[in-house]
Amino acid sequence: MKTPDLFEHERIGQREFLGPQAVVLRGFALPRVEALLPALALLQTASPFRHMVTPGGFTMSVALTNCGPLGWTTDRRGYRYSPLDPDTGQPWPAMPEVFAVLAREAAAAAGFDDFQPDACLINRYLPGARMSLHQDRNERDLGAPVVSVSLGMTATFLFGGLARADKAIRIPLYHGDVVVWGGVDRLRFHGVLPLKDDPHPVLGRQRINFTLRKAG
Ligand code: MD6
Ligand code: FE
Repeated sequence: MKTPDLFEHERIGQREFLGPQAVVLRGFALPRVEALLPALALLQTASPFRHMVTPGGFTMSVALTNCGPLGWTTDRRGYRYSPLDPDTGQPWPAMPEVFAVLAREAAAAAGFDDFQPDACLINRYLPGARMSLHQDRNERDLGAPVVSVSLGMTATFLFGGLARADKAIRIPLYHGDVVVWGGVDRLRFHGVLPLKDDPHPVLGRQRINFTLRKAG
C-alpha cells in the first residue's frame, strides 16, 4: 500500500450525507468483512466475473456478476434483470445471508425500514476501470433504496443530480464503506472515476463493489 490509510479509525462510524436521503456510512461493513470475503469467493465459482457489452456496443471496463433471485445484465438488446446467468444458463447463486443482513441493517441505519433485497450486482474494478455517469432505474420499485458496499482499493465516487449535466461532487469510498440511497435521491446520476493503482492490504489490486436492490 503506497498511501497508508492513517485516518481509518477516525472515519469509522461517521455518516456523510450526500443528499436528504443518501448517506455514506463509513466503515459500516468492516465488522462483516471476514464473512463477506469467503461468500464472495464461493459465488464466483458458480457465476464468474465477466465483462458485459452495453446496448451501445461498448464492453464495460468493470467486470460483473450477481447473486440472488434476480441479476442485472446488459447486452446489445438492453439492460434488464434476469433470473438466469446468461453465461451458464443457470440461476444466479443464492444471496448469502450475510449480504442480506448487512443490507437490511445499513438500510435501517439510513432510515429505510424493512429492506428486502432480491438482487445483488457485484462489480469488480481493476486499476483503470471506471463507471460512467448513470441512473439506476431498471428496478420496478423505485421506492426501495439501493445499498452499496465497497471493498478493497479506494475509489472516487461521483454523485450528481437528477439531470446528467448537473455538477457532480466527488467522494472517496474506502474499504468497508456502505452507501445507502433512496427516496428523493433514488434517481441521482452517479459514477466512478478510473481506479487508481494503489493496492489494498487485504484485497490487493482490485475494488469490489456490490449493490443490493429490490428489483422485481
Ligand atoms: C460503484 N456504484 O460504486 C458503482 N448505484 O462501483 C453504483 O453504480 C451504485 O454505488 C446505485 C447505488 C449505489 C451505487
Ligand atoms: Fe449505479
